[in-house]
Amino acid sequence: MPEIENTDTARHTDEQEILAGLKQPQKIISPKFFYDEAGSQLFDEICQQPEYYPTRTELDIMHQHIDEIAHLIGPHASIIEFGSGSSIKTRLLLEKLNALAAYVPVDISREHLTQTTQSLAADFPDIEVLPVCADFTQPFDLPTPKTLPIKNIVFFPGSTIGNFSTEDAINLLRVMRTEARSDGALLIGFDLEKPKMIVESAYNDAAGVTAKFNLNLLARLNREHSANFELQAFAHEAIYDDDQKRIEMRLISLCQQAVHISGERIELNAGEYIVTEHSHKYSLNRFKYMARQAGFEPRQTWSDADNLFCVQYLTAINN
Ligand code: AVJ
Repeated sequence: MPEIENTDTARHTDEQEILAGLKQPQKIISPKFFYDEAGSQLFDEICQQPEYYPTRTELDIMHQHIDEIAHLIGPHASIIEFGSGSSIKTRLLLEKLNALAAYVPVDISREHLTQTTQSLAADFPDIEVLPVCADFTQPFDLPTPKTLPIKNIVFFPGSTIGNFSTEDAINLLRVMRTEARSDGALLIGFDLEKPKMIVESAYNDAAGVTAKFNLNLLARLNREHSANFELQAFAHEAIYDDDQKRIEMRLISLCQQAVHISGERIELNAGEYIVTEHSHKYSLNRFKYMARQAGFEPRQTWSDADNLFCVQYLTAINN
């Protein structure tokens, strides 16, 4: 695995990206910066909140249909997970799939990969685990397993696709199509359109865990990028945009203030906010449109009784 994480270069690149976002007329910080150790832990806590339906609903759907999923995938497949799968969903797949050729977690964080690889290799001694340290928004080379896979299955659970704009989501689906090759498939989880009330509660849980998660981003910038954000001077907000069908998470400045980050000064007016995340909710039609643009055709769609969340199996289109 190439050295990417924790180098001074990586830190510098992150800082440049964060600064560039804070200098835009609409200040923005990418949600990928949420996930330091504290942030990952807070996210796990979000998933336990009664209002946050996605994680538990997706897992229920997968449990309920795992035999059909295993049948569609078939034997001797290679599973390529975008993001290193520390989740119960990954374990469920690895347990139920027949004669897996390999499991390939792809993640930019070397630390996450190492953890995943060690714990999965220990629990699944018969599965070859081949970690790839890469930014999965760009095409990357796949390792060659000892057993030749019959097909490549890209696995992208968690509705992480929803963090991307439509254009970026299609580009990411294209990378997945490349890795799936001509006879491969995609198993993906995405969140469905639903009434504003339900979505907004999910991102404004009563226990305030999502607020902590959002504010941890600023704490992280203070810790790792010598910024001096006053956490008490910001508030969490999450609003559902019914036209764009997406949650927008914000950190609102509660007063006029100036912040320093990597030697630069950023000013915020009272009420001005930093956008920290978009989480898109899709209709089946809109998702099909994006998938087709990227060369995938939906083959099977599973949902829960309340149509909150969707797990879909799509195969590569060749033309
Ligand atoms: C991990 C991107 C799927 O969009 O619901 C949860 C992240 N943010 N609560 C989502 C998140 C606030 C989550 N994803």
